[in-house]
Amino acid sequence: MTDGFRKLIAEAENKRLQPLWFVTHQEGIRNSCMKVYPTSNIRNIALVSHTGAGKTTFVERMLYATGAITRMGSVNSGNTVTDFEPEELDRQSSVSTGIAAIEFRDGKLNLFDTPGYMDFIGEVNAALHVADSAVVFIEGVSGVEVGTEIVYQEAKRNNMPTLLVVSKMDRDNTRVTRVLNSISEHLLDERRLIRLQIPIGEGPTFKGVIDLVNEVAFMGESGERAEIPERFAEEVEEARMELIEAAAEGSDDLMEKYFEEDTLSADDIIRGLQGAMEQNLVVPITFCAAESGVGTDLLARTMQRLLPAPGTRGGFKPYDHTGERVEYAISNDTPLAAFVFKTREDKYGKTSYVRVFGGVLESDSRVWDVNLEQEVRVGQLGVVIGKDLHNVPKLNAGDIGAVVKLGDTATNHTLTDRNHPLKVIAIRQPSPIFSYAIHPVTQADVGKLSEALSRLMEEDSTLTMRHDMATHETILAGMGDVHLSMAVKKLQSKFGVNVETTTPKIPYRETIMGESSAEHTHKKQSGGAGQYGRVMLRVESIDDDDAFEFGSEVYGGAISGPFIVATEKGCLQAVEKGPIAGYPVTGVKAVVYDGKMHPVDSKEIAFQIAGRESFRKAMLTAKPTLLEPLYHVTVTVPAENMGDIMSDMNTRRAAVQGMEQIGTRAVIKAEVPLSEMQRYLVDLRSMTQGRGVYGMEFSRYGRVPNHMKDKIINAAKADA
Ligand SMILES: Nc1nc2c(ncn2[C@@H]2O[C@H](COP(=O)(O)OP(=O)(O)OP(=O)(O)O)[C@@H](O)[C@H]2O)c(=O)[nH]1
Ligand SMILES: [Mg+2]
Repeated sequence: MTDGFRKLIAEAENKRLQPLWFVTHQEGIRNSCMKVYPTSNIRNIALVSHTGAGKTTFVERMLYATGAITRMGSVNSGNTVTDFEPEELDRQSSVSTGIAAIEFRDGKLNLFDTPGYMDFIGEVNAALHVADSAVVFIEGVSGVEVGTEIVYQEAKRNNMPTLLVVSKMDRDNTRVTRVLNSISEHLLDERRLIRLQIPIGEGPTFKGVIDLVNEVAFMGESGERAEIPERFAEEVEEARMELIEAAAEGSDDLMEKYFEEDTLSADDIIRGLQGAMEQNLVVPITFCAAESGVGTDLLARTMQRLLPAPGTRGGFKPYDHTGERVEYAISNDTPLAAFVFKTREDKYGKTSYVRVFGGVLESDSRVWDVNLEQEVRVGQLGVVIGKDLHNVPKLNAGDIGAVVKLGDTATNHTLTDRNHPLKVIAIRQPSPIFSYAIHPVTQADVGKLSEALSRLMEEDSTLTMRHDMATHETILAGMGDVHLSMAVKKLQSKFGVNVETTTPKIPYRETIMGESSAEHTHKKQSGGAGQYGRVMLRVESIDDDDAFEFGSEVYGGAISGPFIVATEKGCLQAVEKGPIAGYPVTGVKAVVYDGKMHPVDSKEIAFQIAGRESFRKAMLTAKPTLLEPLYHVTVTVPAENMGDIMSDMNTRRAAVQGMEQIGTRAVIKAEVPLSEMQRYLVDLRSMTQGRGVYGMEFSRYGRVPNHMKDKIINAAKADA
């Protein structure tokens, strides 16, 4: 390499500006090829937390400590490996999961650096879907926050062995006792929280960590081994006892051994903890400060030694070709099942991120996309470090990697063997809780919008788009205002599509509470071909959920068959745009019972019009009313906010269906009109200082109270 070239690389490295090909197609630069690791030496670990707990910094520290990068970046300077999206640099916080394959000792840690901000929970769900364990970061000063609880419970729901890390231990005002109290208070469930380490110092005096398993201290940035300081002897003794007891619970033979020998060896402690973590009995606690590097080496060792390799957990069951869930071992010898958990588009093309569950995924091979039922070509496989891919010839069972330009394959697809097709279950994502109506600015924007939106949705499965038939608006929905504003910004920056956003109109519906009849005669018989049709029709209320029914009680041929069909067509026009405020009609049955034809002038169009008008007239006299969408809402807040939330719910016309206190959290369930929920995200955050979260799902349509009807009708008329 020439000096000039070296300088160029160094500059690019510092700025991390190199495009994909710079690393993947230039031999000899950094470790542009990476070793292939056997399944047993791989750990897939989702790093999760409330926002700002130090996950991205930890990954950066590990890359630096293992020599993958020569200078440690920082989130605030916008030059870390795993925060590289423009939005992440803007916010100085992760918005998508960055992946880093870290070669550590004789193995590889595939770390998923997830975003902690709740709008991006979809990224966390995807990481938990494909990782084998979770490490929950808890900030040394703030302790457990609402985001911590959510991801902690989410990991449990995924049955994941979980490790806690008290992070940013070097920060001023860090108090270990306070953090541990907040952990035992807020993360209280049937799992036993157990100290695996003891920190030496706290805040600016944080200097090292005592490993209770091996009874040794790891000091400073380098993690140099040292004797345990004398003053910790008693505390170590006591904590070690607790740890050994917890480990013994992991298996019967260890319990026996413990009773006989009154202690356990380091290997036995690890084995016991692994068993206990797998059964969700124990969650160990560790400590580190990634920025200064104290405790990080020990944490990485702990991850490698204690957390499970792919396939050691068992119980993974994909679907086979008949749709049955089948037992399946995660091993190179089982049929291929490689799952796409993330898709990202940049100017170099589409990158699909895969987790190989079983089998071996080879570079330059052909595989079967079971979701598309199509063969797809896999080109050069890469191991992921931030936005770079490092070539590998293959990915063994359990490994994580990526491939560029994978045809039509999308997130949630499984790449498999055509002769042994397997399908991995899709990532479970919550329903959207926040929406914008979007309006393209120019005609050119109209043309490009739907393609751009579908590309955005390919990358982000918590983003949804639909056209609302009732309000004629295009609705973009997602997990929060930040999430949606970011999507709108991306429309502009990535696809050049400009849109304006408004609060969506409520998709009201119209219905009747009574029964009524009306008739209408459509007559045009002055000059030229005439039109004549007379319809007598009754409307009745049916179950609100049923859209519209039509029947005929015409006897003796007063209206012939084809004109009855035309009458129904007319009614359907009126159903689309109801007579009260122009919203779709639901829960109405129309029965045509009489009418009149003209031997010459009766035409289909005449009966359509007569049908439409008689339907409208009948509806207006059958106690018409408006319906509004109601949503099931589940709000989770700190218990001390419960009173405020309940009285706020009352102002939102909510029907509260239940309250429950779980630990220090209150969970409130209610059915609430959508019109009262449109700003809830913002209001809830301000009522709870950002500590409250909620989910919502469509429940049903309910009657709009009388006193609100006129306002809605007038607004609709003004709009029209
Ligand atoms: N004092 C101190 N500050 C730290 C440490 N680790 C991270 N920070 C700072 O804490 C802030 C948040 O760190 P991040 O690494 O971005 O945290 P994160 O968990 O990735 O945050 P999200 O991506 O928002 O979920 C940054 O300003 C870091 O510089 C640490 O060990 N000590
Ligand atoms: Mg981050």
